[in-house]
Amino acid sequence: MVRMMRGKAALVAGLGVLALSVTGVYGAEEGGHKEVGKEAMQYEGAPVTIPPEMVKSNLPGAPAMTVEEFEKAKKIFFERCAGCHGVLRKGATGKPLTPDITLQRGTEYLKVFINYGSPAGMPNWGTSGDLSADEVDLMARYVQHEPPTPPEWGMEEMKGSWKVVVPPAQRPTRKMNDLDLDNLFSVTLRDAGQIALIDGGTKQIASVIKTGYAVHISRLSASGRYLYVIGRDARVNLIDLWMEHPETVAELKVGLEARSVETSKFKGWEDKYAIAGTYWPPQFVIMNGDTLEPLKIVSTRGMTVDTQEYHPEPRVAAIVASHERPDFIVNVKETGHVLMVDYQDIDNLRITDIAAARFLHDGGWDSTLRYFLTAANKSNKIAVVDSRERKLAAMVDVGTTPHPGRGANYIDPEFGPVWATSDLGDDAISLIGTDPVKHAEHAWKVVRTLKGQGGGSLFIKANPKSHHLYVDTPLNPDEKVSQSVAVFDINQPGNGYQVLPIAEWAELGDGPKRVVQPEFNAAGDEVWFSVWNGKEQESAIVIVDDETLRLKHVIKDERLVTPTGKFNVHNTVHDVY
Ligand code: DHE
Repeated sequence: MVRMMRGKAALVAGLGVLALSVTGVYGAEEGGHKEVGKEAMQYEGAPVTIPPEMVKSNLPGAPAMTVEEFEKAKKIFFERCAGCHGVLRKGATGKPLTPDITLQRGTEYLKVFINYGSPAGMPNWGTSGDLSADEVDLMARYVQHEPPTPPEWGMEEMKGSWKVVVPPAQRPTRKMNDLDLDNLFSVTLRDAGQIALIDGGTKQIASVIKTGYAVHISRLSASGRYLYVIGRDARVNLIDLWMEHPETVAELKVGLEARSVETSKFKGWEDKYAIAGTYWPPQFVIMNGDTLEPLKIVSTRGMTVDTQEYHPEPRVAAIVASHERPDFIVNVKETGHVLMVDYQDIDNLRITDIAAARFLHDGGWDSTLRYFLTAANKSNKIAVVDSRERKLAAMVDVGTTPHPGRGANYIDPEFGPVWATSDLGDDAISLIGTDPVKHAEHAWKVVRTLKGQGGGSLFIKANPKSHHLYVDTPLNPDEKVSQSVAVFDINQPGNGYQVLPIAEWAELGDGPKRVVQPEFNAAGDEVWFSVWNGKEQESAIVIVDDETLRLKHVIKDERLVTPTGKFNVHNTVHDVY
């Protein structure tokens, strides 16, 4: 009997893990364990600790990581770091983080960097509380491993994600609501993955619509009827503003990570096509304007403009639609090429490839809508593209890491029409002459440099009806500066700037309260600012009277979670800035 029990006990011990897991899966206690007995189970069936599966690496010195840790770090990297460093970590706005570099730095050095950030623009992920101490350690180890390559996303995947919620034939044939569409604002609610449609007149939220993850920008069709919204997860939402209650009528996932979307604006092609550019995979796709059906995917992988080396991840940054020709103008970030994509014949696509400089980011039109001025931020230059001639008109040296958004157009009292950019890396605002006909001597030169509040500027705004230039500084490390904006009188450029304490006017509680992205209303007499607070904190939109520079209104609403970009329909359709 004793001998028998021993044999059975040994067998049960050997099968302990299996028995437990079978129980878990199938709920088989009755039959399976009855004979073993409760005591024997407690003794012999004690859980066995299986060592976690480790990441296998061929890199000598790569720190140990479990597969589970690696997966967690991969997700954090994708959500927080890839935007600046690139999925393959070859560097762009942020430094390259490939193992040949990171292994030399080592875990402790990297931890300090991730924890405290750097004056060059790396956020202080640890001390800001965005990452815990364990997560900082995790990320320091993760970046010493080879970056995993995410999957591709071709036509099959796109078609698989494509949804037409309301087919064009079932949509209204005229506007069915009483919204003043011309003065409607689409507001990015970044961390909610939503946009708010806000009536510019009443300042009321007309609706909140679910969109992609960490939603980024909105653009409009040439008629102003359709709103296109893109999330960082590369989901495009097409919203019909004519519906009684504007809603998503079609949806498409164009890749795994994206930032830009635009629509065809050339005469005769209004509302016909849309285009979206992706960070991963590095490509752009042309879609049907009213259904988002993907029609043509074009890879942007290729050679860098200067050293002419192959780059596996040239991401698509800003895209604008030409008013001069049936072209989309596509900024390819890492290789420094501006592609002018003629959409007249999608099957025989003609692309004019303009050599600009690295790394192309954002930009906008001059006031005549002929010249596209775009920042090559690592080269501290603005590339000027002549959309009529389809060629580079000039490369202009500006301050450190220019970041214009779409820039600002106005008439300088001395130099005539200018387009302006502010910088991430210094306090300069560079004014570039844009009139090669009547002010040829100033064209494509920095004619004036204004001194702003400081670096960390992202967006700058002017309007043909206003005599003010607004400059934000949301990424400046000094709270006083990041929570206010500078306003220049364009007729008195020597007089410096006035500071508007926008965040203070919002009267919010704690939080970073970064003041970001000025946007005018359709009439050009109000400027809207987002006071961008933490996800769990109260945010607001502050509206300033442009003439008096006094506070006009504050929009507060529990649905306004992390508002950032604001896109006025009139200004976005007509490229007014
Ligand atoms: Fe943006 C525009 C990329 C972080 C708010 N942003 C753009 C464009 C690009 C871009 C390529 C131009 C699109 C176009 O015109 O077609 N942005 C990136 C990044 O790669 C970056 C640096 C890091 C990331 O991981 O995404 C980044 N952007 C931000 C923010 O943190 C901002 C301030 C807040 C937010 O909502 O995420 C932000 N980006 C904006 C806004 C615009 C924009 C508001 C449109 C400005 C406009 O006036 O059109």
